Amino acid sequence: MKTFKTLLVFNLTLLLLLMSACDNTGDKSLLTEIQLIKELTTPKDQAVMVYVPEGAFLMGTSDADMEFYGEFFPLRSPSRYDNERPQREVFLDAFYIDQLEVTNSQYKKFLSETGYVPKRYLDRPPFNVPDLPAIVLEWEDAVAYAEWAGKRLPTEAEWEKASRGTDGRIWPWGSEWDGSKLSGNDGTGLEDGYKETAPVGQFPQGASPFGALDMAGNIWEWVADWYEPDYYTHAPNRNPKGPETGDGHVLKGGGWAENLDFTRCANRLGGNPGSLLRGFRCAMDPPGEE
Ligand SMILES: [Ca+2]
Ligand SMILES: [Ca+2]
Repeated sequence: MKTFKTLLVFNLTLLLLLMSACDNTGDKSLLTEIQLIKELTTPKDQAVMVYVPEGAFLMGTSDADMEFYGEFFPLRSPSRYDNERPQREVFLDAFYIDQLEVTNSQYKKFLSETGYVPKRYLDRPPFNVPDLPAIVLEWEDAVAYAEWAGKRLPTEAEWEKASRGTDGRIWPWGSEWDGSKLSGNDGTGLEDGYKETAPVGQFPQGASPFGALDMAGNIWEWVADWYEPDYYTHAPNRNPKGPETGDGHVLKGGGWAENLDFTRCANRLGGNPGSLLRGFRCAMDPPGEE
């Protein structure tokens, strides 16, 4: 049913685009627009995925960003951002990424269909409500779900492009902080309405340029890459996949319990931080491609 609805919305949008194309839009820009809104639903987990077209984007933290951070986060040492530097222009092939974080209802469907025994899945109140993001503390337990769903974890570069688009913005919605656009930590839970995790997809006003939600906040997200603090100083600029090994795997996006510095798209954390709650979303190559 959800697939049908998605297709219907897609076809309607396509129709509107075709109608407007009759006025003055050339074929080429029409194609680009269609690619930007393309989405699909994967059958196993009924997850909507948004399309991120191939091309370059700005990854990491620039000198100008550092000046902004100095004013915005005056108590932070500049060296705290070393692992996000230098900023690079990175080219990625096209991919799909889940619009939302994987939920408990999806994760439990995976468990019941496969009999998989997760190492550390936090199946307890208040975090195990069906529409809340699944809290998956071990990277391997996220990978196992992705394989079941016919998908994979996004690379760190894919995750960051999906969250901030191509222009190097600081948060998914832009470069100005706005606590009403994410499930974040304002100390009280009053501004965003949730004291802990929020049901996925509650903040469409904080959508990324490609339509992914909750990329900032709600729950930290595992990506495929191993973590190495100085990886950006020698990483390839085309489809980087992370170092061969490292200190745990990279976590992105911050969560409901963290401050606004950690919810920046460029922020990266490794080292398997023991107490930190985390989940994930999946990515996929475009169907029919390798
Ligand atoms: Ca909150
Ligand atoms: Ca998130």
